[in-house]
Amino acid sequence: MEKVDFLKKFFQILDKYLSNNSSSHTPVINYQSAKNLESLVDFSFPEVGDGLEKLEQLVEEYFTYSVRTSHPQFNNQLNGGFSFPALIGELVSFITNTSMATYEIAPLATLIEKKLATKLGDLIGYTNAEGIMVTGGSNANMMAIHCARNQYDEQAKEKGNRHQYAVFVSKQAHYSFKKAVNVLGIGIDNLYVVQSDDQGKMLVADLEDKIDLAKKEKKIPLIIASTAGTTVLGVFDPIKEIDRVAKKNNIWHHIDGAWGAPVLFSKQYSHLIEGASLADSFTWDAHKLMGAGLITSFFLTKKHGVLSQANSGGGKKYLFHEYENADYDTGHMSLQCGRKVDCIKLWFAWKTIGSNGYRDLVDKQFEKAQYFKKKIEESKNLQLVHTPSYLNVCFQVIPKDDSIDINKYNLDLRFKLVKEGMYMINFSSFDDGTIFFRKVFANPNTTFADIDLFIERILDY
Ligand code: ABU
Repeated sequence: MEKVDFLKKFFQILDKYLSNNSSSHTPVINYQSAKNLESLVDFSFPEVGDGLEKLEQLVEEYFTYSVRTSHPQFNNQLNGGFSFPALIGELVSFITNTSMATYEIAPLATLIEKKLATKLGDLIGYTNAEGIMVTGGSNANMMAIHCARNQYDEQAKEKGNRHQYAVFVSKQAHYSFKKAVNVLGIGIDNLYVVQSDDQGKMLVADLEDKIDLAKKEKKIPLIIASTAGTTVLGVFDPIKEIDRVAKKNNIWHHIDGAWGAPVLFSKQYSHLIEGASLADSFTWDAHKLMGAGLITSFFLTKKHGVLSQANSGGGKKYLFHEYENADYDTGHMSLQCGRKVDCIKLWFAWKTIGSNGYRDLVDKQFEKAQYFKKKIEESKNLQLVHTPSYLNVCFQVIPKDDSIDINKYNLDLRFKLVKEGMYMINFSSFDDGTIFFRKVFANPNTTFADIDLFIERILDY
């Protein structure tokens, strides 16, 4: 088969796949246990390839057994659906297949990434931010600790950890901080977990106590990471108060805004991250609410030069040459050598939808979350386990038979729904054993009618 014929065929398959998302008969997931799926797919590696004819079948097969994250009933993850121009960006990125290491091999991409970092920084309130795209929000959070350490000890790169550092995060913070302190040699025992209040916000008084404790334990308080939009409850930490504590103690302040950052587009909701510009650095995942496609994560900072100081080293003889555009190279600011051109996805998406488009998207998703919240409050068979302030709505279904354990009921119901395949939403739990659904309004394809359908289904059990 000629490539061009295959491409025509491929676009038909793609069109069918995407159109089927809006049919009420299309499952969001064709659930198979891993064992079963192993028996349904041919995992052998052919000695002689099957040619493009086989590729069509492989594409169909992949679509069949993949979760339809653009399906309106997919509210499982902090991403859902995708931006069409970003898809085109992904194709363009792949076809041009270059690396972001130097300006020379990625000229326009280098400028686009820098402009995006500056623009995202503007929204945070930074003047002329510096930033780099990274392999995800987890990596951006690690980069924050890495940069904070470099600022504290400029010789950390050469000498390693010469102090016992302490890192402060709230109990509700993302687990990536645990990974980061492990990788950076700081150690998980030196991650101070600050208590949160009954809404899930970091308790500033406890933060101060934990800093005092770390100092008593002869540790160097290195960084406080607040969260703007926690993964489970969607809570925003009190940024200004936390920043006051950070400044008082001369500690780097990072905001993990991987999920919540896009509220900065909205006139109505940007107050949720009031004081963002005070912090030293920020994590922003454009692949979450903004739908720019995995992975479009940024680490942003107002501390110019720190990325290069912390990450540069090596490659001068063969890659990072002295030449007229050397100042534009980004390889020395990154932990990667080969780095995919992910910025083009967000660039195409932003140019197409505009900042107002993002504002409308954020406001619309808030409306949906609030609609769902109201429906829960009105139902005698549903109950909120937390008052939502963002796009995460955490709730339980109350079993009709009150002799049934409510937590077990909700857990079983969640897996029944996934196995049935028509709805996919995640669940979580509190320390006291409360198990609840977490419905996340990241997916722009979910309509008010889809919300009603979902409620009908969960009440029908
Ligand atoms: N940082 C990935 C978050 C995944 C989720 O909570 O859906």
